[in-house]
Amino acid sequence: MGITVTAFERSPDRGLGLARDTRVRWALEEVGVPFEVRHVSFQAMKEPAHLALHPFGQIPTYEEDGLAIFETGAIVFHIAEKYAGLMPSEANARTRAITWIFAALNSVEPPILEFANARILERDKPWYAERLPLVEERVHCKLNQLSARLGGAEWLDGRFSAADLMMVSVLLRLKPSGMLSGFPVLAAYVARGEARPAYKRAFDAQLADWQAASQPDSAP
Ligand code: GTB
Repeated sequence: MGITVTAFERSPDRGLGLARDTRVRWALEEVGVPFEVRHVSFQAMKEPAHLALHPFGQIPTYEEDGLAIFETGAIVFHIAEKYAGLMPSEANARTRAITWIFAALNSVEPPILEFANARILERDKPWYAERLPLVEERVHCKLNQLSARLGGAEWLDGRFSAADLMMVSVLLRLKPSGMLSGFPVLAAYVARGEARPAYKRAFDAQLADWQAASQPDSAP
């Protein structure tokens, strides 16, 4: 039995690749393992069959040979552990890569999500204009620190690894805001990630899915 990943039937980002199935597709493209994508509607995500795979009724999920997991951190880590290409073999380098995966998800992604959600969900609130600079400042702080650490390096710790895949994926969420242009080191880092053939394949596939789902005769 092969690998199956779930993704939005019709992603709200209109094919920008911002939904989290993109990072899982990217990881699988990097290691060169074939997989299938099962598309789920927002309604189906909240029904028992999907809740059995994902307790919070979200995408992506990952199924492989009797294993069913959720959370992109766990999924990408599993892929990097099982297949060659995304994790350094030297013990300390491996632990540092895992550290950066956690850093991407626990330190960098939360303020970025807060910022993205504020821009999408809070625009009409009377306190939006007052709150946004505070939220923005928290993102700037993390980006300045990350930028200082990356400096002139190509990747976070030597060769490209699952750590970079996760960090670039997290930073990509800032694209619609244009904020990355104020951080040239990070903008170049993200561009290097996007230029990887595996990322392009993952991006193009999710875009093709969105375009297919948006054809007039596929409307519900
Ligand atoms: N921590 C989990 C993980 O990393 O796997 C978070 C999973 C998650 O947030 N899934 C989202 C989801 O299923 C999709 S990725 N949401 C539906 C729901 O909760 O009902 C988040 C996302 C959604 C949409 C856009 N967009 O349109 O720009 C970007 C990112």
